[in-house]
Amino acid sequence: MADPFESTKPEQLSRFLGKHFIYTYENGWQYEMYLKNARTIDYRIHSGMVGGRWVRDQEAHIVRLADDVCKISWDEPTGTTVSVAINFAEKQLHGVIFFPRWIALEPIKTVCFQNDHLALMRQYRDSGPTYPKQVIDEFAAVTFIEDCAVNDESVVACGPADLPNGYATRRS
Ligand code: FER
Repeated sequence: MADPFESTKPEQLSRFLGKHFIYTYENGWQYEMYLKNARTIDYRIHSGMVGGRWVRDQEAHIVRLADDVCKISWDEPTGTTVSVAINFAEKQLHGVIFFPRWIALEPIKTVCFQNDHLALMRQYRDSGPTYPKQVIDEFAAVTFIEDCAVNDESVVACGPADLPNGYATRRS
C-alpha cells in the first residue's frame, strides 16, 4: 500500500516550517495559518463564509515547489478539502476550497473551535448532502508573515474574536 505521506520530505521544508501568515482572498475572505510542523497546521478564519472558525492540529500534506513556494493540502473532518499554494517571495497565495453542499447551505454549523467538536463535524460530514461541491478558487495577498518556532502552541491559541484589536491588519 502506498504511504499516505509519500510526498512529504521534511528535509525540504525547513525554510517553511514555523511560518505564520495572514492573507486575504480577492473575495475578501481573511485567513491565518501556522505551519506547525511538517505534517500539521493550525489556522483561524477572520472573515468570510465560515469566519470565526478555528482549528488546531489539522493533519496536512506540505510540499516544497521552489525555494519560496510551498503547497499545503488537507481534508477536514467536515469533508471540506483545501489546497493552498503560497509564494513567500511575492507574498502571493492561491487557494482552492471544495465545500460539501451541507456547508454551503449552513456554513454556521462549522463556525466553532473545531477541536472541541470533531465527532459532531464527522457526523455532519457523513450525513451530507455532499454534492454538488462548492468550489472556491481564489488568489490572496499575504499581508503578514513571521517566523515562529515549530510546535509552538501559543501561535494559534484562541479564537479570532478573542484577539487584540488590529491583530489581523498588522503588516510585515
Ligand atoms: C484556507 C482556505 C480555506 C484555509 C482554510 C480553509 C487555513 C477552510 C477551512 C474550512 O472551512 O474548513 O486558506 O486556510
